Amino acid sequence: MSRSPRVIVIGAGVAGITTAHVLIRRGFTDVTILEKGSAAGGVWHWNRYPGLTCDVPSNLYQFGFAPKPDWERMFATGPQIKAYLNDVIDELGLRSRIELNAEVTSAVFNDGEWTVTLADGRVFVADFVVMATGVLHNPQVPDIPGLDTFTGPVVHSARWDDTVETRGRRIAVIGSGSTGVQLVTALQREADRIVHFSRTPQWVMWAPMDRRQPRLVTALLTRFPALRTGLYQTLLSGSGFLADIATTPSWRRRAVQQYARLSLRAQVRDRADRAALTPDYEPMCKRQVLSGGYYRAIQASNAEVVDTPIVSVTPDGIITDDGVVHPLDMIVLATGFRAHDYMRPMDLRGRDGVRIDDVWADGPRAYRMSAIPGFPNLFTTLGPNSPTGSISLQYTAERTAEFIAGWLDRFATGEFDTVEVTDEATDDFLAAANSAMVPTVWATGCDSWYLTPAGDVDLWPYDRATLTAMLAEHRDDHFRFSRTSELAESGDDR
Ligand code: N01
Repeated sequence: MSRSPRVIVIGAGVAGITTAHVLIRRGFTDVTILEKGSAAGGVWHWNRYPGLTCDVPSNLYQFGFAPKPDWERMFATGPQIKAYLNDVIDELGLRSRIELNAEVTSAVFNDGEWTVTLADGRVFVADFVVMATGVLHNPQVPDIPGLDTFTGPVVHSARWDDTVETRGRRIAVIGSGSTGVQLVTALQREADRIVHFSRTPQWVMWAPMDRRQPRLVTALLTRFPALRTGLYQTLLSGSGFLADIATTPSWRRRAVQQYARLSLRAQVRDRADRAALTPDYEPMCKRQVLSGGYYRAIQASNAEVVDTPIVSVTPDGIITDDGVVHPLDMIVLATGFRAHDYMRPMDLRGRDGVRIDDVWADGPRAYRMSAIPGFPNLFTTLGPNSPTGSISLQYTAERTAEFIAGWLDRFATGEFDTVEVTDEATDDFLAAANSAMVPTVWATGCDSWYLTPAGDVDLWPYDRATLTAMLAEHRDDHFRFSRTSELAESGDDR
């Protein structure tokens, strides 16, 4: 017997595009992607602040199944990546499967199927749901007294307002992660004054972020598709270095950390400035920031870094703890994301009405990034513990989608009606992951968005080979199965 599972994929970013493509490649035809935004692209749709650049080389930050020969730059800008993702959607014929402006407000499992409801009232019913909702989606807006009294524009980096004029303005950028650093570097050039409120300094490694891809490289990659694939595979293998230095203390990690220190020493000559910009934790403990121009920007005559804590906001400025009033026309919040919310806010209810908000009250908890106990026939692509910053996310999403497709194959043949990971297997996976996390650089003593409310590091502590192996196998002893119908006998050919 054979039946065709009805699949809903939630999110049309890197994870959702990969999942849909792989499922279709594996022969599943009833696949619908629901996307809350007005366009596909995920983070590359939502983020469009000035200076937005991907800090992963373009020839690696792409799908293995759709390598692009003609990247304009070695590190692509946000708009270039969004255009690439949309080109891939068209080339793979996924466009007609994507419902835009389709915000899922609830997904409820009942009687062996999922009922997915949108904000506009539309309802979809599916056998399987894949959450491809991303990590860095919900903006974190700081609770600073008086922020709502400020008379100028207040913009979060992830919800940029294109109508806001930045030229000739006195601008505050709050936050010193990758986003704050990119924004300050970009806005400083034309601002009247830029004040970077940096509560905690970050290590900023120098990298040639604005270099163009050499014409010869583009010509060769365009002419010889095998070179394209070869270069991608080489970069993918080479990126194993990143997982190695992050997960294993060694001279290699120390050498990269020295490079971070050198980047600061070589670019900031004033001792007092350098001292103020020197973090008190190890390089790479937080997500490493790369920049080719940040230190130049903050040493310009119209720029200032303020590390004194913010006390309050007035209608026309910011007051810091030392009593100084910083007059401003505009405030940019580069204050990051609620990184552990994943698919929420969403009324997600699994078996016996169990709610995700309850089972994840202390932070996300999933098996091998992909399955959640209590939630049958539901998978996550780039879910909890995904290797943000150490292994290609496109590669990870593709392996996860293949893992999911394997379950769909078995559903299609009538082997089971529902599959659900067990609590025990999830606990075992997380206990092992948490102990593997101990020697990682992320656990060397800093506060970062990697940490869950329970204090666990929400990342992947292993290498790519381990990730591949874990997603290549179906451990039936880690799952429980149910059969609610007699489809196998009746030979339903849905
Ligand atoms: O956010 P963050 P981000 N008062 O969480 C500060 C990816 N990304 O948007 O450290 C004052 O790193 C906070 O201070 P502190 C990348 O993975 C990728 O910059 O908590 N400050 C911190 O400095 C990255 O890691 C690219 O003391 C407040 C900052 O806000 C991730 O996105 C580009 C505050 C938040 O830093 C997130 O980066 C951009 C307050 N009340 C981003 N609250 C690529 O190139 C928070 N802060 C691929």
